[in-house]
Amino acid sequence: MSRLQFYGNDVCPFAYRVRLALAEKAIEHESHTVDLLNIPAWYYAISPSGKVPLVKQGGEVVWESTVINEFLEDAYPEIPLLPKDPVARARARIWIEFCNTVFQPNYCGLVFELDENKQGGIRGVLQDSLKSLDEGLAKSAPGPYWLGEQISLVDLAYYPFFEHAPVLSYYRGFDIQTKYSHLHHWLAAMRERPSVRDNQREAEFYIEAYKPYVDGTASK
Ligand SMILES: N[C@@H](CCC(=O)N[C@@H](CS)C(=O)NCC(=O)O)C(=O)O
Repeated sequence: MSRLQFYGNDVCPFAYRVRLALAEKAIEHESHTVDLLNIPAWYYAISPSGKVPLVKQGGEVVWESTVINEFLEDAYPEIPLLPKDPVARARARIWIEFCNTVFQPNYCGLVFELDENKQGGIRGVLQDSLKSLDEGLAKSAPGPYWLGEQISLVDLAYYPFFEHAPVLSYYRGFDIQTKYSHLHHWLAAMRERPSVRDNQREAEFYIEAYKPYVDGTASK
């Protein structure tokens, strides 16, 4: 198999999902940074969506972070990041779906919404989704991770948004971490993962990097 090429940017939470999967699965790859404030023509030439992340293997490209992570799971099964049991796999995908359709859109909605009146409604929905996540974690199998003892693609789908959370507290006064004890313990376990330790960035990095987005000078 030819060496996998990864295209991302350290400020992108979706790209971070894939960086974590590459690290957890110990997949050899070459990493390329795409300037998100000035996406180069060469990137548009290989990326159907024009967004990061994207992986390229041989002549084929795969994009959309959670699809990429499923692709990595299929193509590099040696270190699995999904359970074997079909029902457990389906449950894992339901959590990822909730992240992509409820938690993340409201999270990003609050970051990027410049109209304070509209931010109010989003705050409520985001708070409700955090409560659902915490209740879900309370009911999951014993262990530090989302599905119990083993880290999975579910943890990787959610974690980047929690690492980026200082952006929400700094710019929007919204703290996602204090109220929910199960989320708090999960986050503490994630921060101990070598994959996270090797890739994490400081709060100040995110606060600075998000500035053009939250003050409206950059498009999302
Ligand atoms: N649903 C996509 C979202 C990817 C995405 O929105 N990436 C942003 C950076 S965080 C991007 O590339 N933006 C550039 C643009 O839209 O021009 C995924 O999960 O991969």
